[in-house]
Amino acid sequence: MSGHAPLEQTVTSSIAAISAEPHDYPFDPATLALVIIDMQRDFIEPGGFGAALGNDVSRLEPAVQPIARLLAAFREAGLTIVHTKECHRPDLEDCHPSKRTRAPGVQLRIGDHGPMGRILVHGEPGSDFIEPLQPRDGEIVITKPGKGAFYATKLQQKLSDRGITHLLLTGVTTEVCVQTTMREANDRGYECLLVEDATESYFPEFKAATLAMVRAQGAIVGWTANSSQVLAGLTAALSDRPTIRG
Ligand code: TIU
Repeated sequence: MSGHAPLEQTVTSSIAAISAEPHDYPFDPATLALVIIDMQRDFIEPGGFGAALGNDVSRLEPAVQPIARLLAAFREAGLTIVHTKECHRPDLEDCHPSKRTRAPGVQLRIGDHGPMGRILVHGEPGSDFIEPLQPRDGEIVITKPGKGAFYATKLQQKLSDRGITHLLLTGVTTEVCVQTTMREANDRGYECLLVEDATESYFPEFKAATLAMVRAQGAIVGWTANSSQVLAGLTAALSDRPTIRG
């Protein structure tokens, strides 16, 4: 049929690739966003929501430095950055009763008063981002009541406004909010890569299973790569700019 461009010319204008599993991840920095999921005190520090559920919160710490390096690189290159935070209105109108009451025997429920203020409530100290990963002006901040970052938020509109088609997923926890967001994004047509060392879980086996399942079947949900591979791909794509240190 004349007049139609070949499909590959219409779906991507990628100029570089990240070495990834199960195969290289092609991307254009102009349409790429770094998405940092829920790096909040309530999940990462003692006394918050994660600890109240009985988890060893120290297990999430290894993701902080890889995320910080990616964040610095995206800032240096002037690329799109998204920070999400899971939290609720003080009146809990946006918290389904099922979410608040499901786990019996937890020490503190959503909305209860804990050492970092009310658990997972917007504006409380525990709901804030950890100090090394605080957003800066101009970066997208999404407050979300669910596990997925697209549910009941303006994330898709904000990405669309900026022409973003490709997402690098990082943050916590791998199999809960990160995987839910990645699946939501995949179903919306985004090309997603989960950064292996920039995400953590309270359960190492759940992290490993998530990485394996998203990239299985020819990247059925998306790609995985470590942060060094991402930074190498980004440096190559921005080769006319200063080198990004990983
Ligand atoms: N409990 C758990 O693993 N995670 C969450 O409740 N929220 C996020 O993953 N952010």
